[in-house]
Amino acid sequence: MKQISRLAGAVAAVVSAFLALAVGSLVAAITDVVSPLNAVGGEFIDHTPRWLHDWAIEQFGTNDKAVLKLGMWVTIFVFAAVLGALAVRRPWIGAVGFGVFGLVGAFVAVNRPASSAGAAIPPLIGAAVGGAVLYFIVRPRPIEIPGESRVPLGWDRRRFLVSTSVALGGAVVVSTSAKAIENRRTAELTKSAGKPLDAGTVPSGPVDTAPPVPAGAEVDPNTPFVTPNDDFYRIDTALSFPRASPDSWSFDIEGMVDSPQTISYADLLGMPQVERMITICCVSNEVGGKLVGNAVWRGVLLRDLLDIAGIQDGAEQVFSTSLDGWTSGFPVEAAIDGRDSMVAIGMNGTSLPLEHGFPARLIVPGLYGYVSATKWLSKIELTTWDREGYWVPRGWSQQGPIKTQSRIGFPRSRSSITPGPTKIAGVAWAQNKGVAKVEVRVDEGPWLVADLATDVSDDAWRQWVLDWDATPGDHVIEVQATDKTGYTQTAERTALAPDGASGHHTIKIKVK
Ligand SMILES: Nc1nc2c(c(=O)[nH]1)N[C@H]1C(S)=C(S)[C@@H](COP(=O)(O)O)O[C@H]1N2
Ligand SMILES: [Mo]
Repeated sequence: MKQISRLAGAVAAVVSAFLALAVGSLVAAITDVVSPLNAVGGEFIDHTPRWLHDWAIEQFGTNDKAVLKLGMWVTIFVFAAVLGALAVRRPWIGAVGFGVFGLVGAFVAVNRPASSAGAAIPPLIGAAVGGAVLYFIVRPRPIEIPGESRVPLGWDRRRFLVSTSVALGGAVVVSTSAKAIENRRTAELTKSAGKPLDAGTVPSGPVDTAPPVPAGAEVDPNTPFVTPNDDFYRIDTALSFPRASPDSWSFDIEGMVDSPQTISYADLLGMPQVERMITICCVSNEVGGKLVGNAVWRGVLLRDLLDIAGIQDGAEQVFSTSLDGWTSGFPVEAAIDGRDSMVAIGMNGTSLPLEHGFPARLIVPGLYGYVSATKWLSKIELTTWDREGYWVPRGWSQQGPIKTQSRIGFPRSRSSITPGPTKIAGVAWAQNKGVAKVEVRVDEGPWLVADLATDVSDDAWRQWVLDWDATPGDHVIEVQATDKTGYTQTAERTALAPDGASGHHTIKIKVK
C-alpha cells in the first residue's frame, strides 16, 4: 500500500475544511439560516471574557469582527492540518474529525438565539462533504506498477494534485456562490435601508421635525456636530445582518401591559413621529474615545406606544430583544418621564442604515447603548428587574446612565502645533441633563472656562472652544465638563466595566 506524505495529508485536509465551510455557507444561504461559521463565531462572541472583549475593541475597534473571522479560519485550518497529517496513517481519523466538527457546529447553530432546527443541516452537510473528500484523497490504495508510459511512482503525486485542486476549485466556486446569495439578500434589504425617508413612496404620519443645526453649534474642527451615517460608530454582536424585510417585519409590545400590540413598519410610519438630535454613546468608549456619535433620529415616541399598550402596575423594566436575540433593558421611567425615548426608523434624514438597526431600533437619551439602544428591534416587554439584558451577566451594570464627559478634538493628542494664538476645542456631553460648563487647563494650571457653542439640545453633545497662546515646549491639556444639574465630571479614572469609564480626557502636545 502506498501512502501520501503527512504534508500532503495536511494540505488535503485544509482544502477539505475550506470546502466544508463553503458548502455549509451555501446550504445556509439557500435555506436562509445562520451559516455555520457565523453561528460558531456568534457563540464565541457571547462567551468572550470581558478582558478579551475590551482588549479586542481597543486593539481593533470596529474591525474586531473581521479579526474574529480571520482567527476562526486560522484555527480551523490548523486543526484540519493536524487531522490531515494523522489521517494519512489512519484515514478514519479524518472522517471522525470532520464528523465531530459537523456535530458541534450543528449543536451550536440550533441553539443560537432566534435559530431553528434547520440550522443543523448546513454544518452537517458541509462536514459530510469535507470528510468524504478528505477520505477520498488520503485513503491508501495499491501501488500501481509503473508501466512503460508512466513516470515511476509519479501516479500518487499527480492523483493527489488533481483531486486536491478539484476540491479547492470546487470550494472557491461554492463559497463564491454562497457570497453572491448573501450579497443579494443584503442588497434586497438595503433597497429600503439607509434611503431617504420622505421620498414620497410611503404615506407618513405627521413629523415633528428637528430645526436645522445652527451654524454656531460647531467649533471643533475635527468633530462634525452631526455625525454622518457612514462615520457613525458601530457596535454590536451581530456577524451578519438579521433578516428583516420592511414588508413582513413587525415588533411586539408584551409582558406587563393591558393590551399587547404588534406593530408593523407601516404602522410606525403612519403614526405621529418626532425628529430629535440625540447623542448616543457606548459604555465601551474610553475617555477621549470615538464610540460616541450624534444624529438626528426620527421615530415614534416610546411613551405614545406604551400608552396604547397600557403599562401595568409593578412593571419596572422596558426589556427589548433584537431579531438576532440580543437583549437590553432600562427603567420604565426612562420611557415615560418626558425625555424623547423612541422607536427610531430614521437617522439623519434616511431610513436606518442596515448596520444601525434597520428597520427599527430603540434610542433612549441619557442611557448607554448596551442597556437601551436595541437595533433590529423584535420585541419590547414590560417586566421586572429579574430579567437581565445581554451584557448584565457578562459583568456590566444593569443600570447604565451615560456619564457626563468631555473630549478634546483639537489639537490632536501627540500632535505638534506652531507657537502663537490658537484654539483648543472639543465636545462635551451629558445627555438628558445638558452641558452647562466646560473647563480646560494646561500643564495643571488654573481651570479656564471655555466658550460654549450654541446649545442645540440637552440630549445632544455641545461643542466648546478656548483661545490659547501656545508657548514653545511640551504641554499637557486636560478638560472637564459640568452638566446642568451642577455635577462636574470626576477626575477619578475608572475602567470601562461595570458602568463606563470616568476621568478627564488629557492629551500631550508639542509646540514648536
Ligand atoms: N441587536 C443589537 N443591538 C444593539 C447592540 C447589539 O449588540 N445588538 N449593541 C448595543 C450597543 S452596546 C451600542 S453602544 C449601540 C450602538 O449603536 P450603533 O452601532 O448604531 O452606533 O447599539 C446597541 N444595540
Ligand atoms: Mo455599547
